Amino acid sequence: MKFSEFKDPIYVTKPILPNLKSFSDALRPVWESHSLTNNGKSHQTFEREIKDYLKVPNVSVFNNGTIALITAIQSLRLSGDVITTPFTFPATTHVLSWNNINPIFCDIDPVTMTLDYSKIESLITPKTTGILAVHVYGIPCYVKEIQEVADTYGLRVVYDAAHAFGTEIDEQGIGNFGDVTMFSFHATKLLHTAEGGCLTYKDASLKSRVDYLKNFGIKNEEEVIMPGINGKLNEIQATLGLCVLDILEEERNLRASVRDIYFDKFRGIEGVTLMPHVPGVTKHSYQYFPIRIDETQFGRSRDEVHSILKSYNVHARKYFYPLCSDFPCYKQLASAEPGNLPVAQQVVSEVLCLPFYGELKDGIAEKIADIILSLRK
Ligand code: T4K
Repeated sequence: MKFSEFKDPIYVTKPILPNLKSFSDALRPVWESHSLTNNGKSHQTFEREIKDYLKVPNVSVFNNGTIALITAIQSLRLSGDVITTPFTFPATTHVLSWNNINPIFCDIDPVTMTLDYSKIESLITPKTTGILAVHVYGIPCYVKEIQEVADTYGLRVVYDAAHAFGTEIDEQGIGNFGDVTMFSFHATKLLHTAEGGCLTYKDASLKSRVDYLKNFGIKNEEEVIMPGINGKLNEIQATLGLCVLDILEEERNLRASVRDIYFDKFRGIEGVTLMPHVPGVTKHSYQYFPIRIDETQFGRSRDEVHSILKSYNVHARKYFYPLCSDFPCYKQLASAEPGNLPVAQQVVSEVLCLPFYGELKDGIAEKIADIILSLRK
């Protein structure tokens, strides 16, 4: 081997953590109050701070992104068919199933890898009630075009922004588009609460419905007004979120440097496609760093690169392989037929998410890129 193996494993991401003393100091009031969950003080402060950070009018925080997305679909009363992307984490499609909705898979755009808005219209039937699109890797969907289709056909739009915390278009927070947007605060996300998530929405009247839904539908001691779920974020995790928010900008700056290192190394390399620059994006989420490897031009397949990197103790990820439309629970659907999803099928065989977090700035990202470049044939 031309390069030495990394002593410690290098994963696709590494959660940032506040120093333990500052976290324990921040927890002191929680301990003293004995108020551990159910819309406590930290929960309320966290919700306010998220609202400011994301530049959105309404936020409800949750115990994870998946429950938040299930609740988003419930809050809009979607039913029947919902048009969605097959190129995403399983949760996106599963939340439709959990709401007894049929996912209708639509192909993706070859450049942004998000839902191809020009193909949505042909999939709309009288059963269609909404569109569930994903800002995959934090790359914004074609929000204007998707909204135009939705408005024409009277459909609701839900965005899965699990990867897009902080993304802005023309300085507007990405959570302002569509009817409801979900963000994930899982440990693997830039802003995290170990597990957690939130919904954002323009319609202030949705706030009380969403907040009832995430608390069993309880209105008061005497009344339960809808079939809710337990989607509440507890005080310990909300406090962690507040501490992570304090150190977030530092990590964003470091990730910007790692991104520059990768861009400098791979720019102009035949067979490697980098994240697209989407016009109008004024702030990035810095969540993932996917590259696409074209086997004919690069001389190695994505799978070969993925497994050779492992031999160096570098654990890049094939997010999001396999396509949701190829899961046994969905592949019998007519829209899941591979011939209907040629771009998604191609992209899913090429993508590789490289390790991407601030600590890689000092020499590590460079070495990972050099290992990959040395594999070219
Ligand atoms: N929609 C989309 C588009 C999503 O990507 C996701 C979640 C959701 C919805 C659902 O949101 P949540 O309900 O999760 O809030 C991870 C995450 O578990 C998942 O949240 C995330 N997407 C997905 C893209 O990545 P895995 O199965 O890849 O996780 P895992 O355990 O293999 O972790 C990846 C690497 O991260 C590890 O190799 C090491 C590192 N890691 C992981 C954890 C959990 C750490 O360093 N520390 C940790 O605590 O799904």
